[in-house]
Amino acid sequence: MAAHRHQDQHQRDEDVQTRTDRRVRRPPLYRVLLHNDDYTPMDFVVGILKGVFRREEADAVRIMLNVHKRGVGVAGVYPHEVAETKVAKVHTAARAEGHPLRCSMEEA
Ligand code: TYC
Repeated sequence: MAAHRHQDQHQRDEDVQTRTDRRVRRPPLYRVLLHNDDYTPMDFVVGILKGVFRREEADAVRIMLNVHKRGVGVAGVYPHEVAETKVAKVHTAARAEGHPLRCSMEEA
């Protein structure tokens, strides 16, 4: 009886969903990476960063040069399906122009 009243008066932990829980729930994010190579023109990579990743010119140049120097760099961070679409767009555009540019994704 005392135990039953206890259950009525207090929700069990798994039934409690705070406002904070709802507000902070977000999809898992993925970094979309551009990889350096010796053949893809710098202007083409800048065009990809502007056209596919919606980067401003100065930002696109900075990211491209970073990839050129370090070998890999982050073009953007997106939910899974958006990231997959960006990767496919990069490869389709690059192959259409005969460039070997590679793009990949990893969980952020
Ligand atoms: N390394 C290339 C060049 O010298 C430029 C380049 C930058 C290629 C970034 C790919 O993801 C890349 N033409």
